[in-house]
Amino acid sequence: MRMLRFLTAGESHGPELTAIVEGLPSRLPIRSALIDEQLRRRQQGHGRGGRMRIESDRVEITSGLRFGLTLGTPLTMRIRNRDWENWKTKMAVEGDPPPEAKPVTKPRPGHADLAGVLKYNHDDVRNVLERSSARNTATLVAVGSVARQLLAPFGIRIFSHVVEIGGVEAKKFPKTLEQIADAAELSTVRCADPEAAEKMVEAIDQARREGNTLGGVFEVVALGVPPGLGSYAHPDRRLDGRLAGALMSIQAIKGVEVGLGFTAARLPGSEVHDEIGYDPEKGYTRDTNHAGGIEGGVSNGQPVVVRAAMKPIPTLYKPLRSVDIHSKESFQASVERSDTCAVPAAAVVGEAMTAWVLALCFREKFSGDSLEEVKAQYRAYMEMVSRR
Ligand code: EPS
Repeated sequence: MRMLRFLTAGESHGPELTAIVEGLPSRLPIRSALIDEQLRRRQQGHGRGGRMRIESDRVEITSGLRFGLTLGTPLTMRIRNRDWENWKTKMAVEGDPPPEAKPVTKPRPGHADLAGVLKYNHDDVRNVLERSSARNTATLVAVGSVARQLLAPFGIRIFSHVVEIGGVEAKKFPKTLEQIADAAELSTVRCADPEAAEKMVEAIDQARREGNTLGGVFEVVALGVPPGLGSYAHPDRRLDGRLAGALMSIQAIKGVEVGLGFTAARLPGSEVHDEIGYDPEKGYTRDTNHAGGIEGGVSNGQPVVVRAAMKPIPTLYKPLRSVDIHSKESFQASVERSDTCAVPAAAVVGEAMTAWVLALCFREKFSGDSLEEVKAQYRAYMEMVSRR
């Protein structure tokens, strides 16, 4: 059984979103204010639509915590949907559908709408879109924030930055990873290259005017990851495979790269692999990090670097052609209120999923029941590594 696991639930316009995290050690400090801070970051970004003006996500922890410390029992988090006030009748949990709950019948190309209707035998696309909505990423960010709070006492820090939106690429980056993190945090599109950021904003505004949407690419970096997370011993234990799976589980993510990623496929080995050095003070050293901190499915002590590609959001204000699921007549797809670009928000969700997978692998390696036990295991291991 997995050492650490989570479940989420909730419809986009239902009363609330819920997440349960199980497998945390006891006596770990968890602060809801830190979760709220991550939820706030996810709501930012140029290109978001009207819904973000309604929501102001806050977490309520309802189990697993006493006086700010985990009990070692399941941690439950609730995030209320403020928009529920406007949807109470159309999304009622019980009773007959009221006349105003008109079924959505024109599936949007690129959305889960049609596949979901076929799979679950629904007559109303709303029964699909409510759960497939990226609204659920709020719970992923809450879960990821708990993972970050587990990793923080061990010096592991995770940040992200957007490297491409709508074909506009970031090219000039600040020198250090810390500076990239700070610059991204100040940018409305989470991009550390101010010149590219300006062009990204223009591209988003242009797309909005045209009733279109834009995708892009973001990078997530984890600093302070110890060597030895994940394993080559079995395919399902590989850190890179698990990161790719977790990132691909975020709505609209269509591709993941680790380190050089696809670029490595186009270069000879001599230009790809990171040469190994040794410094009596620092231990093993590398001048490059093309591997993105993972070799053989195992973290190697370098920063973990992953990138994810997000497709454009399927809800277009100038809709594409679709077919009514009842009449089978050709129509334009339904227009649901939506965002023009959510790549900056997806980057924050990417951080959360990266934090989660690292926490999962961390718990497999350091499995103690209390934080003190985990710390003792971590110290003993790091001491052993430093002697090698
Ligand atoms: C989404 C559609 C929009 C987005 C939503 C994701 O919601 P609504 O249909 O209520 O306007 O705002 O994202 C969020 C609510 C969120 O919290 O990120 C979709 O169809 O995926």
